[in-house]
Amino acid sequence: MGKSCFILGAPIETGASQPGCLMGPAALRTAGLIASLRGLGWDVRDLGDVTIPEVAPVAHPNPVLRNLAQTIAWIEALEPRAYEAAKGCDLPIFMGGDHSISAGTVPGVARAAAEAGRPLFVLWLDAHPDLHTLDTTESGNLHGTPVAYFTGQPGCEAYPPLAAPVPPENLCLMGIRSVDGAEHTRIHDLGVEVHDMRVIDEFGVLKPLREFLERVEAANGLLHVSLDVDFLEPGIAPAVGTTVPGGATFREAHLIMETLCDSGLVSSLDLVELNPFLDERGRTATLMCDLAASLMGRRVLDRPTRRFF
Ligand code: 4U7
Ligand code: MN
Ligand code: MN
Ligand code: MN
Repeated sequence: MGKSCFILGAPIETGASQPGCLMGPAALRTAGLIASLRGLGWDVRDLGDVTIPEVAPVAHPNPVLRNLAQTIAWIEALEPRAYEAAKGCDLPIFMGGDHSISAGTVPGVARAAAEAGRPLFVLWLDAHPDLHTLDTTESGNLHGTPVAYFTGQPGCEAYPPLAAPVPPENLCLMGIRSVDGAEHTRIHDLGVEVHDMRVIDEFGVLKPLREFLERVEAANGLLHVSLDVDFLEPGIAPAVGTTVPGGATFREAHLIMETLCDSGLVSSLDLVELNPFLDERGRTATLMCDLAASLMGRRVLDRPTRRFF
């Protein structure tokens, strides 16, 4: 039997400004995610979609916050499911839903990693750092807050307490090109590793990625990858509510996934922010599935697995 992969859907759209991410898990299934991974030799189990109960509103001093109660309920529902999935298979895939799913998935896999005595690292592939706290977000859209939360920043106390915060030095942000003032300050204060699009223009994706993977390997770490659709150039990935021009190209994105596959370090994956209502004939859903397939072993040609780092 090949390596095992659990698939878990988190149809959340309450963290985003526009509706539609609710349909993300269905679109990724329709695009053939499961069959494609099985074709690569993975033993795949679809665990279905997580749901939350109806919730009463939660008050907060920041008046712009949208759907705080729902987001807390999603975190409470997802954290234990992510923890169990991380313990139960080699590489769980969490299908969003907007990026607030990662406020549940990352703490869950971080708790499992801590129990296994391994440090968890996070590769955040996104146009945005998602480093707002509940106090600093100006849009009130909570998909902009997961990184601040799971790294344990003050200002996220309304979210559930964390069993295992991810140290900011275990983080790598790539593809960044839209940063708000409070996020900029936090990036500086925390000393987070950020490779913005300018870095990718200058050095390509491989140099910064290999350096980060070397760090993960040297620490005997596990690696969670969180792929936001808006990491990609909007021309190849239109199905997202937060498009920012100047994103990663088709080959840059695949090369990252192929290199991650070769590293053998990836232990969990989020596929997030896909809004099928905004897609064109399923092309973004298909691209996200193909990128997952590259991460899980698809190759243009067979070649010996070479570790360049
Ligand atoms: B995503 C934003 F103002 N920073 O806070 C905000 F630019 O998960 C965007 O990365 C957040 O798509 C984007 O609303 C969250 C904005
Ligand atoms: Mn994001
Ligand atoms: Mn984003
Ligand atoms: Mn700066």
